[in-house]
Amino acid sequence: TEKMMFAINTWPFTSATDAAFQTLIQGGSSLDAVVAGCSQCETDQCDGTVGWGGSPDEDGHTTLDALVMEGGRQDTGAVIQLKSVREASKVARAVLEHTYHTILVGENATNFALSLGFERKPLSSERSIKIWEAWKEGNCQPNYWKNMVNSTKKCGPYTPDVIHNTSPSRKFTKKRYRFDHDTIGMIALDGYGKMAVGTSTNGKNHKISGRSSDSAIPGCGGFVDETVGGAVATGDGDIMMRFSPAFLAVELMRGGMSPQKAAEVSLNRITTKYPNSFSGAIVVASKDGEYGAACYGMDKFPYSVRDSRESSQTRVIEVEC
Ligand code: SD4
Repeated sequence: TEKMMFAINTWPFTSATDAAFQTLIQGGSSLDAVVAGCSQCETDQCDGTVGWGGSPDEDGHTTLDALVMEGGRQDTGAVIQLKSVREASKVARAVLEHTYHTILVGENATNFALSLGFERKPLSSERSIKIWEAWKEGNCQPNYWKNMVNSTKKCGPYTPDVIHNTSPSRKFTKKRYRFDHDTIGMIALDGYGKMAVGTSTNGKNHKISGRSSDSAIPGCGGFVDETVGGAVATGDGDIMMRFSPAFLAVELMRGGMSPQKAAEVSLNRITTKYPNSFSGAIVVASKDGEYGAACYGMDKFPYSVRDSRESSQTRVIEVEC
């Protein structure tokens, strides 16, 4: 009998699912598959929130975060705040394969990539520059500073508001931010019984320069143990990364929970404490090819599945939040 294989990822990024699944049926490993899938999204600039040319920070720069983890010994490579190199997932894989480290950050991650022959290319696009300029025109609102007062100059510098200590200046409406941040997170099982996860994002619009997403943090954006299964998260990373949701979901499955239940319980750990301001989702898959997802703070969350047990093409499944 043929071995089961699957590729599952956040959002309706089906070109990524297809690229990953193609890799699997050609005999590629699960690690090959998640890198192929996430790289496809980087090339496609999925939703403008993966790859170059999106989510400018306060200074107008686009930076990339990505992670890959393999399910045997949780061998991991990640980059945070990668600048001037577009292939974030491939650089993350290089960290896994060519270093004893787990995460490289910023300009140093760029230098590492360049030393391996990755090309230096701008990460800004006309679109990202427009987003940034419109934001500056709007007096740099919204922004991620809290309990701070702005100088008379636009966009800071900001100084601590020690006298008033007002409520946070973040006034994001759910509507506006609901789909403003669509990381790809992918889980794959290959024909050799091995699993891997990968994530790739350019983070949030208008973030304070230097901000890390959850996506590149092991256990937060993704986690996999192929004796159990894997999980990937998407959404408001500043909140999500406080809860290690991907790690928790895998551990809940280890304890006997179904992927669906594990997704719900893991996300619930966050939403009970952040019922109003949070939006996010998690996709969970077991090594046996059961999968599920949970979401919060949006109407519906679509995710994409390609599974060797089904004759159909890649399917988009929507869960109600
Ligand atoms: C972040 N978690 O930068 C990422 C964005 C994201 O779906 O996932 N969006 O916080």
